[in-house]
Formats: sequence, C-alpha cells, structure tokens
Amino acid sequence: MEQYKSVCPYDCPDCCGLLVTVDKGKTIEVAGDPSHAFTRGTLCPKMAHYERTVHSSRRLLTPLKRVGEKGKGDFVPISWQEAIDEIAAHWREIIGSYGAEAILPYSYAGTMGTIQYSAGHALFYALGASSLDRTICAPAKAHGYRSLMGGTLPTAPQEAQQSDYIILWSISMLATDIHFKHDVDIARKRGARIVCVDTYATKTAQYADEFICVKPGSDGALALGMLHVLARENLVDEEFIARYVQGWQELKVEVLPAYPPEKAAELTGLSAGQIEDFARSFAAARAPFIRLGSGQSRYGNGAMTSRLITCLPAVVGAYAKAGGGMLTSSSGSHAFDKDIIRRPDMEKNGIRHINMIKLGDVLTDNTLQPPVKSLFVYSSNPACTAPDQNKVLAGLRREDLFTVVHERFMTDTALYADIVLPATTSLEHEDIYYSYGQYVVQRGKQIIPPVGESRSNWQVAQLLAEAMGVDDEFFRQSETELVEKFIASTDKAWPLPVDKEKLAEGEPVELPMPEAYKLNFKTPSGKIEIFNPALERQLPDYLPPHLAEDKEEFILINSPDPRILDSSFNEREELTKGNIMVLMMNPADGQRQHLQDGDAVMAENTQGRAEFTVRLSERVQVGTVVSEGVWWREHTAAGNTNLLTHQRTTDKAEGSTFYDVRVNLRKKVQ
Ligand SMILES: Nc1nc2c(c(=O)[nH]1)N[C@H]1C(S)=C(S)[C@@H](COP(=O)(O)OP(=O)(O)OC[C@H]3O[C@@H](n4cnc5c(=O)[nH]c(N)nc54)[C@H](O)[C@@H]3O)O[C@H]1N2
Ligand SMILES: Nc1nc2c(c(=O)[nH]1)N[C@H]1C(S)=C(S)[C@@H](COP(=O)(O)OP(=O)(O)OC[C@H]3O[C@@H](n4cnc5c(=O)[nH]c(N)nc54)[C@H](O)[C@@H]3O)O[C@H]1N2
Ligand code: SF4
Ligand SMILES: [Mo]
Repeated sequence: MEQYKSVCPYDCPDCCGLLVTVDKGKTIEVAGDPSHAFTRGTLCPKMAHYERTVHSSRRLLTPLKRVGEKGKGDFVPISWQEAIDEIAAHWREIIGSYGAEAILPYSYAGTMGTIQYSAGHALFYALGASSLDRTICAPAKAHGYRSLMGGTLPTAPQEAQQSDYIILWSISMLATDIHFKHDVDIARKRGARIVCVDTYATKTAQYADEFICVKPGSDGALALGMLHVLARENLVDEEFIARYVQGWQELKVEVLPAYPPEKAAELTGLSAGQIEDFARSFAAARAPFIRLGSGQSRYGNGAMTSRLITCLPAVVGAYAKAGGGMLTSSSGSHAFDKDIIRRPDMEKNGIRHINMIKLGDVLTDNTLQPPVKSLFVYSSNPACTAPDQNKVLAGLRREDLFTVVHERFMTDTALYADIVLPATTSLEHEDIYYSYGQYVVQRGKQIIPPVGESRSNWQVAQLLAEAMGVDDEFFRQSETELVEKFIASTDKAWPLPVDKEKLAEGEPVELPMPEAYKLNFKTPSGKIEIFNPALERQLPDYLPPHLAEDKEEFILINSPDPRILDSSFNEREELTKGNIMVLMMNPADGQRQHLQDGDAVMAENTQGRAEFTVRLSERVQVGTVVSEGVWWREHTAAGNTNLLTHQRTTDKAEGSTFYDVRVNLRKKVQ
C-alpha cells in the first residue's frame, strides 16, 4: 500500500489537498491533507469517498458507438482506433461541406486542472472550429469586481480570521465553500459578528449571527441603500477615499439621492430600518470582510449588482485594515501562464464565437450559417446543466448532428452521443491546480493506471490532432512536460518566488502574497474606480433583473445541493437517495395554493415544466420557491430545474441567469 498527495479536481473554490491510499493500482482510501494551508485535512462527504467515483461500476470503460435512437442509451463497444477514425471521417466531411466552424467544442470545469480543463483549445483553434465562450458560471461577478478593482488581487480568505465583521453575501458556504468556515469560526471566537445575505434561510444563514433575506435579484438596491446611508451620515473613510478611490463624489451627487433606504426597502423587501442598521454596523466595524458568492450575479442585472456590492468595502476603507477586504474569486490562476495550454495565438482571426449558455438556440436555429453539424462535449454535461433544457435536448436529438461525448459516466448528455469516449479521473492523469477561493497551488500526479481504456482530455486532443493531420510539435508534449512548463512559468507569472521544488514534488504550495497587495490597485488610474471612464455606464446604478418583466407568480431559486456538485456525483448511489427535486415553499403560500407537504407539484413557465415534491418551510420567503441541486434525469420524474431556466444573459459579460426565473405552480393530478 502506498499513500500519495493529490488535489480535488472539482469546480469548487476549496480545491482541497488529498491523501490517497493506493493498493495494487486501486484507490482504497481518500483523506484530507493536514498540511494544506487552507483545507487543513478535512474533506466534504463527496470526496471523502472519491474511490467510489473512481472505481464506480458505472465508469465508462471503452469507446462506444450508438446503435439505437438518440437519448435511449443503446451503444456497442468499439476500439479507440475505430472511434477516432469515425470522428475524423465525419469531421472531414463536415469541413468539406460546411467549413470547420460547423464543428463546436463544448466544455467546462468537470475538472479544474489547468491542463485537462483547456486540453481541447489548441486542437479546435487549429481546425478553425467555432470557439466557445465559457460563460455558464459567474462572468458577471468577475466583470462587476473588475469594473472597480481591475486586476487587483482579491483578499485572501485567511485574512478573515482577523476581521470583526464578516458578510457571507450570497454564498452557500456550508455547501460550496465549507473550508472557509474554519477562518470564519476563528474570527467568531475572537468576537466577530457574522452576517449572511441570501434569499432563503440556507444552512449558512442559520449558522450566521444575523440573516438578511432579500428579494432575488435585488442586492444592487441593498448596496445602494447602504451607500446612501453611509453618505448621508458621513460614515465613510474620507482619508482612504481621497487617496485610493475615484468617483465617490460623483456617485454621491448623481446616483445615491435616488436610493434612500425607503426606496431600497421597496426593491429588496427589507425594512428601511434594517438597511440603515446594516449600513451602520458595516461602517462601525474595525475591519469588515465580504465573502461574495455567485448567487447574486446570476440575474439579468448580475454584473451591475456585483459592481455595486464592490463599492462597499471601498468607501469604508476595508482594504487598509488587517482582516478587512473582499474575496470574490481569488486569482491563484495568475500563478501560471495558462497560455502554455490555451494557445490563444492559434485561434484564427474572425472565427465565430458561440456563447455556451445559448446552446439550445444554437443547436435548433436552422438559419445559422454554417449550422452546427458536430458537437464535441468534454468535462461538461449540458443536457443536465445548461439552461432551457427542452431546447438543448431538441438540438441533441437532431439526426444530422454528429455528437461526440468524452465522459467518465453515461450522463444525460452522453445518452445523446453518436460516439462516447471514456475519460480518466484526476487520479489517472497528470495536472496542476489553482483555486478560485484561496491561494494554494498544487500538482496532481497520475497515481493509478487508467480505469478500463479511459484516456485523458489531453490524450484525446493528441489523438484527434494526429487523425486530423494537425502537425504541430505542441501536440507531441506529454502531460508531464506541460506540468513542468507550468511550474517554470510561476517565475514570470507570480510577483514573488514560488517554491518550485515543493510544487514539483506534489506538495500543496501556498502562494506568497506581495506585501500590501490589498492596496496595490491594478486599475488604469491606480485607484478603485467607482467612476469607470472605460464603461458605457461610468457610474454604477440599479438595474432590475429579467424577472421584473415576467408574469408567473413565484420566483424560483435553484441553488447548490451539498451532496453533489453541479451534476457531478450523480453517479453515487448514497448521495442521490431521498429529498431530490424537493420544492420548498412558505407555509402561507402552501395554504393559498392548497399545497401540503409531500404533494407532487408541477412548476411551469414559458420554458417548460418540471415536477417537484412540496416541502413547506419557514426558511423560504413568501413569493419564492427553492429547489436545490442539478440532478440527472434518472433521479427526477422527467428532468430537472433547467427545464425552467432561460438562455437570457447578464447585463455585461454574457453570463448565465439561472436564478432569474419565475414559475406558476399547479398541484399534480395523480
Ligand atoms: N456542494 C456543492 N458545491 C458546489 C457546487 C454545487 O453544486 N454543490 N457548485 C460549484 C460551483 S460550479 C460554483 S460556481 C460554486 C457556487 O457557489 P456560491 O458562490 O455559493 O454560489 P451559488 O451557488 O450561485 O449560490 C449561493 C447562494 O446565493 C443565493 N442567492 C440566489 N439568488 C440570490 C440573490 O439574488 N441575492 C442573494 N443575496 N443571494 C442569492 C442562493 O440562495 C445560494 O444560497 O459552488 C461550487 N461548489
Ligand atoms: N439549474 C441550475 N443549473 C446550473 C447551476 C445551478 O445552480 N442551477 N449551476 C451552473 C454552474 S455554476 C456551472 S459551473 C455549470 C456546470 O455544469 P457542467 O459544466 O455540466 O458541470 P458538471 O455538471 O459538474 O459536469 C461535469 C462533467 O465532466 C465530467 N468530467 C469530470 N472530469 C473529467 C475529465 O477529466 N474529462 C472529461 N472528459 N470529463 C470529465 C464529469 O463526469 C461530469 O459529467 O452548471 C450550471 N448549471
Ligand atoms: S468538492 Fe470542494 S470541499 Fe469537497 S473535497 Fe473537493 S474541493 Fe474540497
Ligand atoms: Mo459554477
């Protein structure tokens, strides 16, 4: 038996350090690595039994070819040679008739590993395929932060230990960022007050000292109301503003007068008094720390909302105080030169870009020139996770669409494939990882042989490059060589020396933070830009979400479930039992709708309908309903919440708007 260090590859801000015990090529046990500076030896229940995913009886073991109807799951095993030959033959034919832009790669963060995440980029650039804009997660949040802060490093999570006032703002911490609780607990022991801003009483809200429950999509108004109070009562840090902030005066004069707390109260559903108290406590704190999650950004106004929230730490001078600041997404990615694998230089000029959240439209639009004739999916499960599921499935059903899915499991998407290719897990390939929630980087070595005939994303890109006649030295590099290049790239990419030896050995390495990084504002003016001259709206202001225009009765909040991660872990029997597709609603709404606990209910809107089981709960505000998790179809009656979501985008950055949804409810007649 041997023990190796590794990294959790999933799309989770924690990016945990792992200790993996292997016996004769099989993973026996997975535990947390106590030497990891942020995750400190603990794991979530999903990864505490990663061996059940790695050695699941549901793993795909060979390439498969479809023999039945799309979506039905009738496949026969074929060899890798046959699979690659068949893909290459189809692609040649498509390129000949329609041009290479008729091929669309579709991938996301099934693995966050720097190599495997972007393994297909260069191949599809070289072919001249359509390029995918990867917008499904939270680009609007990033846009809002950047509008003020540019490339400034977001505050490290461990700083929060020294804060006296922590706001968990639209983050489901106890589901999605569980290790941050360690830092928050330390602060709390030292007397810090913990406030949670959310739309229903999540476990995180229950854990906090105070819960501020806003109407979905209204946080921008809350921030404006708070800023109004801070200005009116002169609770800002004038000295800090004079030195480091641009545009406070303009905001105060041109925007804030329209948002007295009474107005913000109307928009957010809070009382004016609550908004005043929140603003005053925030300003009175010695070192306030905001941990901003993505929930608030998944609305039509998401970029603006994030921009408005980002004004708050700026005007009270939080960045100048030990323990103060704001963490949106950490920039550990800056430690590596990602172009080593992404190769933007290989993208052909003027190539068509397709926004991934428009997949439904793109696959069903018969006026599109050229039409998408082949879809190559890896590290993602759009039939389950993309919005407007009815449209996505209609597209995937097209007989003239040649779909290839590279996967570890027979997902809802793989069921529609013409060719399925088996994928490795993170223990079966090489990679190097950074986190979007903290500043530790780590290499993950291959520690077991591939299960079945599975191959990594990079190996598949290499095979396809060769089959398509893309003759470039780049594709002949091994994963190990690429990892070595990434390690070497820290010299140029990160401002301080990174321990490259430790990194090469596979140890978790904490990135050294530059001194006073919180005050090194990487914007054109060198200041925090509340007034941003480069933007069309130079000052932030309130925008309504899309749902303000929708007619259905309830707002549907669909948020993360602690048992799974997006649609990953749906393969695990013990994690997918019971309480699935539950719709929580306030008892008063239940009474009005004549719905009781356990009733089957249909939620419907212009997009489609989905079936849920009612659970009455005071945790939910009147007028909203809540469902947690993105479940595989086999665990649902006939599909998940994405039957109800829209392809509408955010105000900036073309992001997803998964939470900007209204539905009507109807008791299901048995
Ligand atoms: N267990 C688990 N962990 C996960 C995931 C998972 O599915 N399960 N998903 C992973 C991924 S891909 C991501 S991007 C992250 C996301 O993790 P988070 O940053 O936590 O973001 P969200 O998942 O969008 O939702 C966070 C919270 O926002 C709340 N919310 C919704 N609308 C609003 C609003 O208008 N205002 C406010 N204040 N709150 C609102 C939701 O109720 C939810 O509690 O988590 C990752 N980790
Ligand atoms: N209704 C609703 N929908 C949502 C969300 C929501 O909150 N509500 N959240 C949204 C968010 S934030 C995100 S980020 C997206 C994520 O959506 P997706 O990108 O679809 O992510 P997952 O569902 O985790 O699916 C990842 C797939 O990659 C596979 N995989 C893992 N490792 C590898 C590998 O090395 N190679 C290959 N080829 N495959 C691999 C896994 O088996 C898994 O099936 O979902 C979005 N969809
Ligand atoms: S899913 Fe998140 S919390 Fe769980 S082990 Fe992975 S990184 Fe850690
Ligand atoms: Mo995400």
